[in-house]
Amino acid sequence: MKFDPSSTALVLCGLLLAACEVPPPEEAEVAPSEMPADTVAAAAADTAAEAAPEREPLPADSAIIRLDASDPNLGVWQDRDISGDPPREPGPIEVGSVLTFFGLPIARTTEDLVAGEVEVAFLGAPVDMGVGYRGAGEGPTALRAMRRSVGSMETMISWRSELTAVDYGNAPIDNLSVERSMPPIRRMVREIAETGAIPVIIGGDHSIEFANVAGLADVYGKENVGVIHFDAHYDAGDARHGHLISHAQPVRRLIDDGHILGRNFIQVGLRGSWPGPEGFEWMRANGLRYHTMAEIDRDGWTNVMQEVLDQANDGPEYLHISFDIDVMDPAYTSGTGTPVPGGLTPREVFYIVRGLCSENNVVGFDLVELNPLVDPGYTTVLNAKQIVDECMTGIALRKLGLGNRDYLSPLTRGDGHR
Ligand SMILES: [Mn+2]
Repeated sequence: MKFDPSSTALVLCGLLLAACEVPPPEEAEVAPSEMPADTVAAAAADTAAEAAPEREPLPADSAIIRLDASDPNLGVWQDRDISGDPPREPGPIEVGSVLTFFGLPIARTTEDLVAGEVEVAFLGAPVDMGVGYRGAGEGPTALRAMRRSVGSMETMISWRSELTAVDYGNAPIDNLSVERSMPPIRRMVREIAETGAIPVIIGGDHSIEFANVAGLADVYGKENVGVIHFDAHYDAGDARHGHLISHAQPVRRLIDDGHILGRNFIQVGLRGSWPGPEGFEWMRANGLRYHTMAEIDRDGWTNVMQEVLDQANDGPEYLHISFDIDVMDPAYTSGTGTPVPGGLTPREVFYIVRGLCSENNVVGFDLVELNPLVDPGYTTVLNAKQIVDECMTGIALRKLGLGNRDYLSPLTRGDGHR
């Protein structure tokens, strides 16, 4: 480990790698006032100044994984190498029977997205270092291998006909480091969003929510994006064993780093033994809205769901949905790393996801924690595919001017003769 004490920015970026772009060595001599505004340190200082509750500073030696920020190999995971691609006109590329998400054409560059006027770009983020139980990294491959049919008789909408969508490939993650995998995912989400397309990120474990939402905030502005977080877990854990990011921590990082406001964060489906009182107190102190399974059991899913749909409309202009497959009951989603009994059913989640995506300006969606290695019978991947499909149907409904949580095709309703 070599740290130059005169290079504050470099040291901070080294300590807090997951949240900031590391400058190349020749640009490392940056005065603190010229540091990127979105470093953890800067954001934490802003947050503290603006009202958020006091947080104990992290012990320098025990709470942070140190990396050598001057290591020239650090950026090797940040770029996809397309130098071997043959010369061609930019635009989506049809690939026939090669497996892609929903059989979509592929795109390799932002020029492809722009030339094709792409509206939705699927991105695989095969990270599974952020969960103790490996296998979620196979999620994108499993989803690409699913049958390609889209839409359903509820709406009679085939979103693939209504939306221009592509498979943008996988982010170049470092499968030895969850920290090092955040910047390339964030950068690819950002570059998709910069073209105006909606990134749909298929995980991967839930650590990627940090990169996804931070990437959207880079484009739409800090605190301008709201998040609906479907999950059995609140995923706002504090630093653990020296790690600031894992599948249990993205929410705290997003709020502590100032990417989103707590009140624009809505949790749905929490249950089980985690968190304890301090986790709920943290959520209350930061203004998060949450709906536990206990509340759903008491008030009924229909009532809570309508409240969530209304709360989503009462927020910032832009919405991201982060869907952890473990919000559903393990009866339907055994293929996940941290299942918790007593969750939602497919019937419950399909309706709300379609409704949210049809009524809101959804600028991002992620589906995480699908682990096909422990998914006998393909139950989990089948439900995961349907959840993504319902959101795409919702986005298509909105584009067609039919955005409404209760929209059904006239042909589908039992009163179809009237
Ligand atoms: Mn989660």
